[in-house]
Amino acid sequence: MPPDTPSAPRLQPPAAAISRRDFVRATAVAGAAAGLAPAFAACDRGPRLNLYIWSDYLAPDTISGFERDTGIRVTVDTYESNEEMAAKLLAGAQGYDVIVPSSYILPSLVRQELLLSIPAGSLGNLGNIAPIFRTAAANPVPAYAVPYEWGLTGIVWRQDKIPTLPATWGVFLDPAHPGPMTMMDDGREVLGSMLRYRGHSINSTDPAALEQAKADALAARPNLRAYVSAPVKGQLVSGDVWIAQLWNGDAAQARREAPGLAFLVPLEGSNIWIDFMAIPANAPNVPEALKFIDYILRPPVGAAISAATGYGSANAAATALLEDPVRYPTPEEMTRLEFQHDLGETSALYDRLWTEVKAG
Ligand code: N2P
Repeated sequence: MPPDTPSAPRLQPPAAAISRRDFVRATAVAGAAAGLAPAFAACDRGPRLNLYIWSDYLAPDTISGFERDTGIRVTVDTYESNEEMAAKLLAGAQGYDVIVPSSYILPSLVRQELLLSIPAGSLGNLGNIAPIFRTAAANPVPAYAVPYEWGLTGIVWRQDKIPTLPATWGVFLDPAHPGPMTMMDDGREVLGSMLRYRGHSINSTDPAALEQAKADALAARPNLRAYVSAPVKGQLVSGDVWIAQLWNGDAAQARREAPGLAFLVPLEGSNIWIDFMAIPANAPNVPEALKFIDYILRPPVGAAISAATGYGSANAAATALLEDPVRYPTPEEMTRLEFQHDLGETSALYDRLWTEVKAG
């Protein structure tokens, strides 16, 4: 069944498998129903904060702890990709105070004047960020963005059903693949994995390499159930999907409910990414946004987020509190991993190729 056709609705994960998502949804405004401007409840007049963040990316008590500590009421709206978030901001969404973009999209958000520069000295806990995440390679716009969490993109699979999975992105291209598969609903991730499969960089700007990546992604398409990112967790747990391109933390979350799941990074290499907290230029509640970011930078708060999400914390003091933190890749492992970069004008080419892949 081809992905993303009207006659092929995506499988919905069972509600029981997505408790954290439900938690977030329960506190979220219905962005879709409300149109571009999130309909933040105006029933009480106290201080407020509107957070726009990836799904399943908080600890269960992150928001309630902040509300208790500060008296600031929080609403949470979620997204599944950087492009979904950026499109909403570009279309003029108003009301968000904190967003959580990945490194590669930050420079374009700054170029489009969509971010507020964070006043120097306004975050007392900023010193907790690990030095490795303060480098220009890790943070392209340090005046605008505070590191949140980092992770890896790989393949999660039902090891109880497929004891050995070849450690290659080529799994998705194999018509004789051993079970139902999905890839992520994310152009940089899908094209990036196909680029690595052919030995290219995930940041390639070579038109021929990109055309080949598109051709490979199109060859994989008939083998896939859908393009779906974090919400595939429920389908992995239920067994409706056996193999999925996914991030390590979301894979770890699913594994708590289905211990038969395993995660690998293909030998051809992959993406190591970092997400950041940033404040939109039109944020209505800037003092509250700064308080929230500084709250997240408290070591126990960051530690709880990492423990819940299964991702690495950019916060060294938080990582020190964790019994079993996600280990930062060794120099040898880093030779197979790349950070995604801002691609400037080539971003439009990626967008076009991804649109063509999804259209089939
Ligand atoms: C989503 C967290 C992953 C964010 N659950 C990827 N940058």
